[in-house]
Amino acid sequence: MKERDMLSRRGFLGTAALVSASAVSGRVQAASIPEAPLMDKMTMQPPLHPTSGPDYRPVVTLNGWTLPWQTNGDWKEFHLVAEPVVREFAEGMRANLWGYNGQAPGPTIEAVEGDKVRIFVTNKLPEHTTVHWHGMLVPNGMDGVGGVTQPHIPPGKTFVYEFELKTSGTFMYHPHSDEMVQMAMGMMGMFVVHPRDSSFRPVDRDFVFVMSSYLIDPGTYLPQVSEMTDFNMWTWNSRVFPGIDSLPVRLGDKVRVRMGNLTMTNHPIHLHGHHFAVSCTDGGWVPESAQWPETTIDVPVGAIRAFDLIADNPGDWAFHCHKTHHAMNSMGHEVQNLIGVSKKDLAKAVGKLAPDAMVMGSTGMAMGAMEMPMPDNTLMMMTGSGQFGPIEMGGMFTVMKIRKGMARDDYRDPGPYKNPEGTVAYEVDATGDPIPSSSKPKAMPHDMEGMKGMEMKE
Ligand SMILES: [Cu+2]
Repeated sequence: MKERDMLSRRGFLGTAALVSASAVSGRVQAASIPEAPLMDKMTMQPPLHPTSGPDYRPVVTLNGWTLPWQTNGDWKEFHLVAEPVVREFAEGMRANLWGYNGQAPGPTIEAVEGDKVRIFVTNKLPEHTTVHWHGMLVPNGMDGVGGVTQPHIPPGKTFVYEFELKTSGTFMYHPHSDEMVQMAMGMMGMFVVHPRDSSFRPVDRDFVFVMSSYLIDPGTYLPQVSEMTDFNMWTWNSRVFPGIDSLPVRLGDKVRVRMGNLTMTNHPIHLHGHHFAVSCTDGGWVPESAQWPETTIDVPVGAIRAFDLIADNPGDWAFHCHKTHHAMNSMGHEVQNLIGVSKKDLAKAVGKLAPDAMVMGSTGMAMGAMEMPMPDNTLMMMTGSGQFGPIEMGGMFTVMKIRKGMARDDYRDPGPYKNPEGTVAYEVDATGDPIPSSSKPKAMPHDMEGMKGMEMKE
């Protein structure tokens, strides 16, 4: 079979039912270099099932996609294009980033243990770059460290990386070339290698994302690349709540979540309603005998953690970084704690001195922050609405939605959970008698269901 046929059959052109024609468009390339598909969607694309070779359950990438490949003899060929991109963090805020194939982060690369991969990297950035394959056991000259293992890839040029995938597991790719700038601009992606033996720790749903952080001043579009600690956008796949996809899961599924961290600090990632076990790091699979139950797993800087769980508890389960400042948007240090301070005239006085200042309410921040005027291209610090009211989150927050009766490969957001009668926290009156109405879901506009279409104050 001709390689070109292989590409279109396996990949993106022949699967129009899964990937809309507008979502992915090919680029014209020289005959010997595989096409470089381009993604223009920022929603989770359907898994890319293997059509030849060993079977595996493909991953899905939160707000992302998997890079199609072509086979050429013994090789799987991929084509990454490093280039400037515009990425929407959530409705109401876009950033000018650098990424790959139309998005930042770049597409997830997926292959099988033992595969020989050939990865073309074309540099369309204004400066040189390289790609380092984080955690992968490659020949030294394929490690992508500019100056140490290879010359940098100049603008306009294409380099090729070739290596065999020695081990299965979860890995990342990112530049090792003007690294501080290029990673601060969003250049990174995940690389998942499935075991050759498909009976090795199989799961039904396999989610993947990489964490990145940015400092983007309110009203601006470009990350400040020299920032060391004081970031204000804490993202999963360069998205923040309410822009991060939910994780739809069928009740009873075995679920894996793979998380990379290329920010400058650690993230203790917490899932509600379940106990999970850490199954994989960027150093390989954790032996089952060495796993212990957890509900929060700290993901260190420059590391990957994957965890496995049985989704046996239906509902909408919060899934988030447990550093509370990382579940906020456009967070600033200037917010003063005014709890207990008389609010009378204070807001007016502050407003005269600093029209754009953030004033915290005297009872907390829940109401005050919601009423602030916002510069353009800035997200509210606390936002989102659910079936019971405001969610008051941002940043690294989303929801795992576990439902009975979902189809095996259905990753559509199922909307808010219908809690069984009598299973929701409720209000009582002074005598302890329940007040039924307050625990019932409030009616809300249709477009707010499923935490979609959050109102953003402009
Ligand atoms: Cu965090």
